[in-house]
Amino acid sequence: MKHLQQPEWSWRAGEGDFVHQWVKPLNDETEIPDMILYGAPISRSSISVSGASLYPMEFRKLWKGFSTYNLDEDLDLSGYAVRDAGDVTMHTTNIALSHQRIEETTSELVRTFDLATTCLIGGDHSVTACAVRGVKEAFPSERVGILQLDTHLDVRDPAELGPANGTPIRQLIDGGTVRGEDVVNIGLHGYFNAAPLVTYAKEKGIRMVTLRKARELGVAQCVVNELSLLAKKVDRVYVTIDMDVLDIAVAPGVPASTPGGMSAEELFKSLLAIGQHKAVRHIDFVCLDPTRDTATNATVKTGVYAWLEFITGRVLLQRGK
Ligand SMILES: [Mn+2]
Repeated sequence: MKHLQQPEWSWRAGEGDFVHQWVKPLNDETEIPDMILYGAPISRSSISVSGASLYPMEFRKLWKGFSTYNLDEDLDLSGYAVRDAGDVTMHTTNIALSHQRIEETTSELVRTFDLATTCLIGGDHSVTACAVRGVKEAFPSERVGILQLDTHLDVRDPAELGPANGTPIRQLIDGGTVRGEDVVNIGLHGYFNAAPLVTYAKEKGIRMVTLRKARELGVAQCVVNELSLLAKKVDRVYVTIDMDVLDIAVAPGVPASTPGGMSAEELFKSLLAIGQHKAVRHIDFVCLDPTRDTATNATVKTGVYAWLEFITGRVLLQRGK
């Protein structure tokens, strides 16, 4: 595919029990993997300074510390075929061109690997608008829903900010790609969304579930319920995980994380449930800036763990549990 390049950095891995040995590069477009992984290393489109463009590389570096065996579920993930398609080639300065490439690449990948789950590693949250447009291009007759775990609505006005990380959901709704009523946001809390944005969300019918409300039921159970409702209306669900949904104490490497956010365990259990839902076909993880992380890479490790929980869910779904 013309806008994909090998990751800038990869492990020299033989066979073994660890994630870097299990995930193989995508070499053969005729094979049918379970998951296609690809990176979109861009953060020039972030409203605030962000090094999230480095996340795809750091994510791949840190996965070496994880085994493919999930002790909690007594489940080895190694039979699930993950293929790393590399990173979308970003233009050095031209954000619009980079976004266009993310959209085109996503469209090609989801069309070519229709049976696979696609997983995009950002990048800032602007990549989600590109990826969802790409999915819609590939399947124009399908109705696409979005499950968003985020502290923010991301419905600021593109007329003001352009295709930035504060605007992806509004780009998709105003652009007619996704209906407002087909967007569910879980994780909103506190003082981080101005009132006019909530007004916009209500007008468009975005389903807003505050973290406090979700906790009454348990966040993972709330995710299950919301996914069931969404799946009744749409043909496929695109899940977007803004890592800023995590509490700032858990995710110091996410510039926009806040006090009062999700615990790591709430996110993990949510992803385990998301992975088990059949309507979910695509996922992304965005806005983690490894340059702000702790010396022990706490946030990137949490990001890899979260991704593995989603894959555990996928394996459980395949086994029909
Ligand atoms: Mn966001």
